[in-house]
Amino acid sequence: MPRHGMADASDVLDAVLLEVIPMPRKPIAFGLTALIFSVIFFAYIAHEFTADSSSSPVIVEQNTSTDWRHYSVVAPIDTGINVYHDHFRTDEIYPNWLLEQLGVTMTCGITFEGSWQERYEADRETCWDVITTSDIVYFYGTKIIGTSPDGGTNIHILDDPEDGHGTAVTGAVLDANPDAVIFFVEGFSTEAVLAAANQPLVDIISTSFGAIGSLPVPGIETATYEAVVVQNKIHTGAADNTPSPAIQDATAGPPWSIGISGYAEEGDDQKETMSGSYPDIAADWTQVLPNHDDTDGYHETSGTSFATPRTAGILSFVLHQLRDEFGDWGSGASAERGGYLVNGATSDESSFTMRNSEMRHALNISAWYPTFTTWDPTSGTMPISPVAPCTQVGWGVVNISNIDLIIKHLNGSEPMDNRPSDVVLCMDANQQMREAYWGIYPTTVGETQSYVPYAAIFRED
Ligand SMILES: [Ca+2]
Ligand SMILES: [Ca+2]
Repeated sequence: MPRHGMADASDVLDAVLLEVIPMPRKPIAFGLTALIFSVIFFAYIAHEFTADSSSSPVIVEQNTSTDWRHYSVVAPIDTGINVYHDHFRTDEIYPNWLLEQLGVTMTCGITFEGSWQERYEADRETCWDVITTSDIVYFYGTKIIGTSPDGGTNIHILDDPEDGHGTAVTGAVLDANPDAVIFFVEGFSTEAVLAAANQPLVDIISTSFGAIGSLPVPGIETATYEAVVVQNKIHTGAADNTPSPAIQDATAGPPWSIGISGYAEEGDDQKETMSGSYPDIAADWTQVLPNHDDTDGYHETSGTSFATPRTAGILSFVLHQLRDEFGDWGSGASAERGGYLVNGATSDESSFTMRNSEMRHALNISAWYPTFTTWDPTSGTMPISPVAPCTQVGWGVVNISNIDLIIKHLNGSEPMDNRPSDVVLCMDANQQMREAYWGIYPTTVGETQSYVPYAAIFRED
């Protein structure tokens, strides 16, 4: 595009005046017209300067196709997301119908050249500085749709320089299922969780924050109840990073939530001592995940915060595969889908359906106990006890190897056996305690919430 100097622009303005607008007769009308055109003129000049200062404006293409691939939607609720990181890039363009059904209000054609800081600065005017708390934003060229309903952050949706947690969390989801559609919510409130719970297309909500030390105080349980019990979705919630039992924990403890602890996957496979006891399952505690303040760096980090979204990704992968196998082109579990997470048909045209409770059961029986003989006493882990291991890691550990077991069980090709009766009894007692404790819930939203010391559940090594 050629640059325009002042003289050129004046010529254009003259030409417009002469060719399009008949000269008004009254001087006052002429003055008004001149004023209007000055405004247009300066807007034009301003636009030219803006265009010149941005390095390479991104051309945002639309995907108007009504077809797409099978998919699954995961909603991490966290600090923010580094949409500039290579980890979240894709050549795919989300189809318009998907964006519309997820309530997208704006698309940001973000910059993919330069340092993180250069990209952020280049996109401030067209993206970051105009996003409001009511926007749902599609970041073109990435797998991310994001929203920031709570506000109270310097930069909406983006992981601010002092944060970083949400970027790693979302990285863990995509490591387990690279094809997941991410509906990212920035925030730590009941409202933030509801922003995902109320999206019909969202399948799985993953939260990695809660009261420090699993204090028995109200948290996000009213919102996760809505997501799971009312909207038929799945909620994965991080147990605390202390050995305190997960039962009374508002993030991991409610009977409708899948509470997740950590084990040393790729290490000695034992229980991470500093992660919640008696959860539903345990998953990978230490992972290498994307940085929030550069465009291609990674760091090793540990916590239930990352074991939890990894599990959400594993379940998302299963959903995607079952939808593919049974010709289900949708997502979520809305009333139009009969409340089913998978609503399809078998090859002989009989219907195939799966509920959130069926998926949770398959996850539970796919879990397993690593042998304590691999315990490395110098590793900082706790050996998985041959007696009542359920009080340490619940149903057991879950990793990528569980995916095949879960799919074959759910599609009926190779049903798993039920777990030994001592495990079932132990976890039945767990569920009963949770139902007794949380039976009084949900409490009124907002009650005492401002006093609760929330913290992201993670630990940097
Ligand atoms: Ca932010
Ligand atoms: Ca690991």
